[in-house]
Amino acid sequence: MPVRLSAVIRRSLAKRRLAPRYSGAGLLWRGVRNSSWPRVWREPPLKKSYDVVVIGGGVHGLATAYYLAANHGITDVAVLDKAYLGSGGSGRNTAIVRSNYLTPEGVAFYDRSLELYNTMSADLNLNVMFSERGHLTLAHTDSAVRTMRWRAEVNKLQNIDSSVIGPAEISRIAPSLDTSPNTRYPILAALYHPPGGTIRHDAVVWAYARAADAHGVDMHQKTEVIDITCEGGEGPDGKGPGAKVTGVCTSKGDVSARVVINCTAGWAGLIAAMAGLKLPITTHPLQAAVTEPVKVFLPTVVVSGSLHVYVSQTDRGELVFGASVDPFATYDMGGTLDFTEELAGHVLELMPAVSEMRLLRQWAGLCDITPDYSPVMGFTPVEGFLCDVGWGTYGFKAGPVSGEQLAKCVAEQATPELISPFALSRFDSGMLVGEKGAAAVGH
Ligand code: PYC
Repeated sequence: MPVRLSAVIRRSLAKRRLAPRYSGAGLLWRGVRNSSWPRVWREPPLKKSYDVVVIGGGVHGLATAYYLAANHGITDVAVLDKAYLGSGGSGRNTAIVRSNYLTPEGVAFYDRSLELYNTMSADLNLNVMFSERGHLTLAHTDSAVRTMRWRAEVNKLQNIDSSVIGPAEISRIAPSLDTSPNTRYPILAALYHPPGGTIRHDAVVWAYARAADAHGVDMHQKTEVIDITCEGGEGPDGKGPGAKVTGVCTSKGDVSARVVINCTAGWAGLIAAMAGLKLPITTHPLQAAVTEPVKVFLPTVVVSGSLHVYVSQTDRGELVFGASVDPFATYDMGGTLDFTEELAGHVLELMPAVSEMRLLRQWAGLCDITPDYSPVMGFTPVEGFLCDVGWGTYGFKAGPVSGEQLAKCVAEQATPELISPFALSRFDSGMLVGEKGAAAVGH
């Protein structure tokens, strides 16, 4: 006899002696009727003026708004997103976090992010499911081993738990990897970084959104920025270097603002161009895919730069895969068969035992890549217009620290030390921060 789902849930919850207001039937009923379900954040009308406008409702934009309000008492803030919160890179990444970068500047920066991720569930009172499961970057060639040793030395000097290990230790940590010497690309060594792991990306978005809302930040979804207004600049409409920002024009009306922050990915260059600035960015899609769930067997994050693949297993048992960015610049986020074929081939070189698993879904996000693979952060030649862009494939990991530091930058009107290496002006001075060597896979 068919059993109603609501009855199954009610019985199982009753068994666990949950209070009646959380009964399965009640939950289902509220969900289906959508009645009196408390909203997690408000949907206020768009005001004519804000102190600060943040463009982009992903982890970076929401974290910036949250820290402006929570750390500095700047609460007259609007976050604008042309779609829904977390609809860009924040909802399209593979949720990996780590701080084993190559440059001292990168290590210090991403380590602060990992610190914030570590305490986020408690700080924002929402379980973001941080899983500190460790991170293995495999080396299949002598030159890759050299880069891993280099990274390990830079990491250790900054007290980051990171070391080079050999095939026997790799096999102990991740027994499903083929560490035999007979493969096409034998695994020679790996950079092992125990503090790395994964975190639930949607939960991070919701946690920041809810906390920002509680501090009075207004979030406006489906509100597209179509222009940025400036005065006093050298370019047309008073834009460009030397200008001062005065606000934004949106699909829902014009808004004046003292400060406008570009926290977008994919559209960073287009938004900057609205203020008359040209950013050194090209935009490439990055594809990812997920399998059906199976019993958990992969206890750590595994990355292979030479095989252009990284993989982790979710708590539900799915394998989440990513690869290198697509080798062409486009805003198209459609999946390609080339990606799926290459991914399958490379994964099977690493883990032949997963050959019977089925891929369920694939998707893509957009990566804004700079010439040195480091971001562009902080003040720009347009007064009041700040950037937090150019993350390549590192954006999700950097969300918390970027928000924290950008908020400090706005509040104190000075560039914090942690982000000073990432100023746009480095492309004039030549002080680049070459971070390509820390990429999970090829850019
Ligand atoms: O750099 O760790 C990384 C990464 C993972 C997915 C995209 N980038």
